[in-house]
Amino acid sequence: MKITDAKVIVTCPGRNFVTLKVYTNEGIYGLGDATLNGREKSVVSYLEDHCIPALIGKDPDNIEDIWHYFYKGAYWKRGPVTMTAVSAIDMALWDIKAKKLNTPLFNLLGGKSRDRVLVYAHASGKEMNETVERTGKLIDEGYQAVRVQSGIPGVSHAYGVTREEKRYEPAGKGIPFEEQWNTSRYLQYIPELFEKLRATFGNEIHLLHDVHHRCSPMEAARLAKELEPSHLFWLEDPVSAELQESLRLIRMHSTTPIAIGEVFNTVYDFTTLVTEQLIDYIRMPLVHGGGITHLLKAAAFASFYHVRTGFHGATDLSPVNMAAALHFDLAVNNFGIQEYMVHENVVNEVFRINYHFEKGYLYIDNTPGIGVDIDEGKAAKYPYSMASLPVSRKEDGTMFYW
Ligand code: EZ4
Ligand code: CO
Repeated sequence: MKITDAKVIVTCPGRNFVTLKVYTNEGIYGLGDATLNGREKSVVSYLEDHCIPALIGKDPDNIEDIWHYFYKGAYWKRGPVTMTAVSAIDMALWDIKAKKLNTPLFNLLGGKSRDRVLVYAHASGKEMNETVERTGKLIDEGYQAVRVQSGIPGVSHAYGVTREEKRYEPAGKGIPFEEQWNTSRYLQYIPELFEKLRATFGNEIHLLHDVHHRCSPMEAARLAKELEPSHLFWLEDPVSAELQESLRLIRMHSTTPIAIGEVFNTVYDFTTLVTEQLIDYIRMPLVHGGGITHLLKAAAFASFYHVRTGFHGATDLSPVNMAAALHFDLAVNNFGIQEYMVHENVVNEVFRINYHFEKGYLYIDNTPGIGVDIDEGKAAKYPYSMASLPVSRKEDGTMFYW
């Protein structure tokens, strides 16, 4: 089998998505998600200018070798742009192989370890009462796990709270929107919010929260400790984890489970976090973490330290990634939970999806391959439109982590 061509499809049905389509001489093609939120065109360039010319002519069956060609073979390795491109290639090759063997992808990853995938939804509100009410709505819709973010009194734009009356969407049109931040108000408010959530909804619902990199190690330790009575499923990104050692401090002070890694792109970003058992869930998703080939190894490595997966799954990851993630989630033993932010309906006009939600879980059908297809005619109706993630400043203007 030979790769005869590959192309990159950029489309913006409400938000930008980048999709790699790889063609073979046997008429089978594969799809890979290449979306890196707010950096879409950098990945397009890396794929078009450097990867695709070298990909053409290779045998798509040799996934492991092709992965190493683009990873080990590149002198300038790692980094989110490079690794998103590698991920897209890898995902497309697994799609081709599974289609060629006429079987759903999970069968090539060891088969099913479970029948369904536990997911968590996003609730947010402008203040505590609205946040509690919106959490209740999701529980009524059947969700068994909910990530809860809330506006904070005195903070003009807290992370994760929708600015319009739409579902929360991280990127905004044009250059970055500037949010404001105040850590001390946040630290005061969040334990009260979760106390109220537990008092309202009881102990069975899984509650999650994303700090979004905004605490210092000691602030994070305080928050994790004060949230202990609320028994979170996890506390996400309590600190910005460029410095893996900073997680030791949080662990020293609290039993709240920790999830980290949506901005990581190789296993080398979390070797200390795993071997010292400083985290409980690893969030690095297929689309930014080197695809299925690298995540199989990274998840296996994590499994030896009893760290489970909890893949990033926001709306800026395309349905191609979501479906691939679901195959992976079904297959690996150390699956923990899957983030699930529902795409706007217009996204599902462009992408034909093969998964559905029922009573807290996602189910995927037996379509061969990853099982998602793209309608290129529809995709062309929605041209690329520049968008960026926000930036964040403290009240005195100091640049901060978003
Ligand atoms: O900021 O998807 O857990 N989810 C998140 C998301 C991320 C965006 C980045 O593109 O933190 O809101
Ligand atoms: Co997050």
